[in-house]
Amino acid sequence: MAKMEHTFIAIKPDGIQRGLVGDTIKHFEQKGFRLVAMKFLRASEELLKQHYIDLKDRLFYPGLVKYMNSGPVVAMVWEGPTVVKTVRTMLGESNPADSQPGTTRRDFCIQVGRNIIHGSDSVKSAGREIGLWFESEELVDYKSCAFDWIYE
Ligand code: IDP
Ligand code: MG
Repeated sequence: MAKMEHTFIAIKPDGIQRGLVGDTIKHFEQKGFRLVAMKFLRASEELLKQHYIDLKDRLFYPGLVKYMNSGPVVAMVWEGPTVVKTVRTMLGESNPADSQPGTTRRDFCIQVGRNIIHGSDSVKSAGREIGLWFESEELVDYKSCAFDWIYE
């Protein structure tokens, strides 16, 4: 059995306002990944600044924090083998214009500054981001009834 990983995914305020929560989550459910944790919240500026700390010197950083704080987000943890890399592929490039058809960002949005969804870029960032957004007891341990039909 392949080693399981966790990744952090967030539907950004534009994804919520545009009614794209169901369509984006459906993609991960249909793929066969397991939903481990989920919450709906308006993230504080403090949390968002920490979340995007690696980008603190970029000109767009203040605008990015403001955009992410402009409304609620859906924060989630998903599990699967190589889920971090696979989700990044499913989301497409940071800029929707550079993304392949069939990816979330290509199919549902237009500009990099309104790209509707976040996914961790490495196993290390996933661990850091999950720790920022969730308490360990919020990660739910259960066996999906589809498990034996997804994995051999
Ligand atoms: P990623 O979300 O694909 O990992 P990053 O380069 O880590 O992309 O940037 C984080 C987020 O910052 C992007 O998803 C996007 O919302 C925003 N962003 C990145 N580059 C720009 C830009 O040039 N202008 C405005 N927003 C940007
Ligand atoms: Mg990134």
